[in-house]
Amino acid sequence: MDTPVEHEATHVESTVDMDAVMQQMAEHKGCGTSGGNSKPSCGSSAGQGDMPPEIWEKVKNHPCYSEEAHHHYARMHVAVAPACNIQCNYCNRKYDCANESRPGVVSERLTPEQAAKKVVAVASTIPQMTVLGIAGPGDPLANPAKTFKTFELISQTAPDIKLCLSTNGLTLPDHIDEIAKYNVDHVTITINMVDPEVGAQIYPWIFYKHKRYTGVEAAKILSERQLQGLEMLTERGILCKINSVMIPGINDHHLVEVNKAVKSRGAFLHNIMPLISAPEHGTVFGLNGQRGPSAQELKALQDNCEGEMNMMRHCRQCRADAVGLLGEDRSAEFTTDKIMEMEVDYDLSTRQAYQAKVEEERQAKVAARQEELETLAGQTSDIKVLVAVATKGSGLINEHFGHAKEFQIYELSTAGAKFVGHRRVDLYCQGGFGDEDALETVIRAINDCHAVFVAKIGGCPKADLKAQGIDPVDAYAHEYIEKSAIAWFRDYLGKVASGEIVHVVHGDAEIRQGALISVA
Ligand code: CLF
Ligand code: SF4
Repeated sequence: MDTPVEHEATHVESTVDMDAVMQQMAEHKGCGTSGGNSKPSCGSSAGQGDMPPEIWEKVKNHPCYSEEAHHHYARMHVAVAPACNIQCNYCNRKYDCANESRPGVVSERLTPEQAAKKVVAVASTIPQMTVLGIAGPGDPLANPAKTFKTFELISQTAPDIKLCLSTNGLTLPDHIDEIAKYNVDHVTITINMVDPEVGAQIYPWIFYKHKRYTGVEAAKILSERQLQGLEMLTERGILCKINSVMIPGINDHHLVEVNKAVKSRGAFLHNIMPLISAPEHGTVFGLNGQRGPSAQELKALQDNCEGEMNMMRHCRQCRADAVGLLGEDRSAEFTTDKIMEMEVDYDLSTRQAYQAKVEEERQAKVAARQEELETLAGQTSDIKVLVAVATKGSGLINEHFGHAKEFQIYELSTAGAKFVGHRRVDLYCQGGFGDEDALETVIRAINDCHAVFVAKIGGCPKADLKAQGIDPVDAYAHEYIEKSAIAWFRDYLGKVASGEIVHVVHGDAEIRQGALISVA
């Protein structure tokens, strides 16, 4: 779906005030920030000059395939695929497919016709929505008729929207022609192992060609089908992302081997996600006490694989009916009842005009980052620090500390500012009052950071953060994240050099396990 747009808009009469739309966007909740520096990393933070033009066309406004794009462009999912053909030990079928979704989330299921109407409704309301994904609530390719009917309808009514698919891969080799036919040029395969002995600890069974297989035999078939499907897709030039769930003690070391196997078969991007495991999810792993990784364990594995290929670090493990920027969830605005009542026009010209403004904003941000980065030229230091950022999107420090539901994490070094992850937290500010329990969870979530950048912060949390060695920084309110972080880091290095402060290494941080289930 990255082909040039050449169709007519259904209704070209635009009633949208562009400045009002931009303002509306600025007020939307969501993630912000921009890509890393020159090194390929987070969901391809590489820019236009770092990749062939045909690949750039495919990723430039895909919020999952480009870390840089995810601050500006939105995706939506439609939950049209309820059935699944395998069992994963981290999944409870009452909830969405845990290969892409945060465990414990339930999505509203749709028919292909309802899904097509919803896409037009969302595209008309959120002009930066550029990608439609099908990611559950089961496996899209275990429901091929519904999945491909949905793609067919959407490619007719909204042909500028990129189509995206996520699958466990078991039946993938059987559907390559249909995937190509509907121009689905972004496919995610969840690959947790290439060794069936490891796989047997993750998958109790699969259902393949009318027969149930278990144990090592099941894992062997699944692995062969996944790798075969990956090879077939990349041969056709279809971009493939690999999701892997990091399960400490089971596949954590093995994922380096998985990384090599998928890279050698042409995968574009590898997304290593933490296992989210809690007893209330009712999964095998949740009930048997299997833990997820800590923030440092996850980052170390992602760093280890980064030399091999592009790593995605901005995945939010979305629900199967997610709508909006990654990190925000506007699905409640588009329930079936609401969309069936909506009168919508698919106004392509408004969408294009809006996206042109987004591109201008994006370029300004990149230029500001580059200018600030030049001030670090010639500096040499081995110091690397992490900082947390409260943002609503657009690459700006524009969120109040107490209103942040997540913090974005940047690693600062003399090479610049690199996005390395995000941390979900409880809201600290509850109706105007600070919640001390919530503050503790925030501190545990960003305990590995030296500073937290916010648009505003109250006196009490400021003092508590300082006591924990986390510098609360509000001096860069409403400025670009990376430019500000680089400026702060330059000052930090100066203070260390002058002896004003001593650089200390911070400890580990926690990845929330049970938080925010059922509502994203
Ligand atoms: Fe959806 Fe997945 Fe396509 Fe993105 S999500 S089908 S590639 S449009 Fe993205 Fe969400 Fe992570 Fe998926 S943040 S869970 S990686
Ligand atoms: Fe659950 Fe998805 Fe695994 Fe199927 S593929 S069992 S829906 S996590």
